[in-house]
Parts: sequence; C-alpha cells; structure tokens
Amino acid sequence: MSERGLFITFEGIEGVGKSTNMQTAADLLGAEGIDFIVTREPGGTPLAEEIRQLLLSPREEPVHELTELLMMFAARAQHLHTLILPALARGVWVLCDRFTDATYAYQGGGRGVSLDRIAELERFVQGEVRPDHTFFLDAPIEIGLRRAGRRGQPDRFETETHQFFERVRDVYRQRAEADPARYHRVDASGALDTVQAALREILHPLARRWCGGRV
Ligand code: Z5A
Repeated sequence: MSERGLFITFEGIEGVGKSTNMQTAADLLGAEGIDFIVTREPGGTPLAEEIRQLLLSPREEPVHELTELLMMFAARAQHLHTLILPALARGVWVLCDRFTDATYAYQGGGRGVSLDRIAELERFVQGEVRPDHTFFLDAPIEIGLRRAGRRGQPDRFETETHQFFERVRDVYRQRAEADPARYHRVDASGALDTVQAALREILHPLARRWCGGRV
C-alpha cells in the first residue's frame, strides 16, 4: 500500500504570492519525483467551482455571513471528500491554495463569525482531517493589495476595507503562532527569489523525508 500523501496548504491575505509560490512548490515536488495535484478553495471540483463563482461574484443582495460560511463549507465538503482525501490515500500530495484557515481568518476575523462556530463546522465536515503543513505567506496589507491590484475587476472580497484585511491577517498570525509545528510563516514582503528560497528550505527536507520513508 502506498504511503499517504502530504496535504500542504498556502494561506495569507490576497496578493501575498500564494499562487506564485505554489508553482515553486510544484516545481520542487516534480524535481523530487513526487506525484502531486494542485487545487484551490473555494473550488477544486466542478461543483465547488460553481459555488466559488456564487461566493466571489459581486451582487446587490447582501450576503449574510452565515450563508457565506455554509457555502464555504459546502464547497469544502465536496472538494475534500471527492478530490483531496482520495488523492492523499493514493499517495499523491495535495497542494491547496487556501483551506479552512482562510475561513477562520475571513469569516471569523473579517466578518466576525464566532470561531467556535467555525470549529464546529470544521469537525462536522472534516472530522480529524487537517493540513499536514501550512505555508503562511505573511506581508503587510499594503503590499498584498498593491500586488493584487495589478489585476482586473475586483471580486466580492477584494472590495473589503483595509481594516477587514487587518483582522484577517491578525487571525492568521494568531493561528500560526499557536501551532508552529504545522504553520511555516514565510515573510512574503521581500523579493520573490528570497521568498521562494525560504519556501524551498522548508519544503525540500519534507519531500526528502517522505521519499526516504517510501523506500
Ligand atoms: N475565502 C474566504 O473568505 N474563506 C475561505 O474559507 C476561503 C476563501 C477558502 C478567493 O481566494 C477569496 O475567497 C479570497 C478569500 C476568500 N479573497 N480574498 N481576498 P483566492 O485565493 O482565489 O484569491 P486571492 O487571495 O485574492 O488570490 P490572489 O490575489 O491570486 O493572491 P496570491 O495567490 O496570494 O498572489 P499571486 O497571484 O501569487 O501574486 C499576485 C501578484 O504579485 C502577481 O503578479 C505576482 O507575480 C506578484 N508577486 C508574488 N510574489 C511577489 C514578490 N515576492 N514580490 C513581487 N511581486 C510578487
């Protein structure tokens, strides 16, 4: 039986470089001969991507924070149980752009939903499943928003206030500090090659150890 793959997530405020650095991680795993998939939340399966569209589209009707929360977890249930867990069971690594830490940060920190309520849904949808490692790419809000601002039409989250993103970042930081075994905080404010080097320095030993355990 193949060894279970590792579940690696990338978190941080928008524009910090999650997608860019996931590509760096993918290149490293490819060079090590590790099978992996790259996916994202909300989304990752056709149904979950449809929910993503509903969540991100700007709309006139105000979206209640509990509706948003439940839609995040509805997409996650589909993604986790039909794509992520089967891949991990086959010995495939999963690189995921955001996961439940984003719910604590955005719906909890940003929207003010109780963190206990989020924890209840996390247990309900995921049982004991948590990412094995989480790269928390951290940079001041101004930097993330400036990088993200180079793109087109803003989505429903991108129009939020500076204070909203400060609360989001605060929750990420608190969670990262509370569990240093899982979270790897990477300073994402500097030049891209410096950030990529920091990421490789953490990921490379994990990949080597996993490959060693396989032989
Ligand atoms: N959301 C939620 O509320 N609750 C949840 O549970 C989940 C999500 C799962 C969609 O996420 C929204 O869903 C998200 C939170 C909410 N909204 N917000 N905000 P998303 O992940 O699809 O959207 P995003 O965070 O806005 O992704 P992004 O803007 O694409 O950011 P990124 O992936 O971190 O950045 P990037 O695309 O890699 O880089 C942005 C630009 O900066 C690009 O031009 C890069 O070349 C450049 N870059 C990257 N790194 C550097 C460095 N180091 N130096 C200079 N330039 C750089």
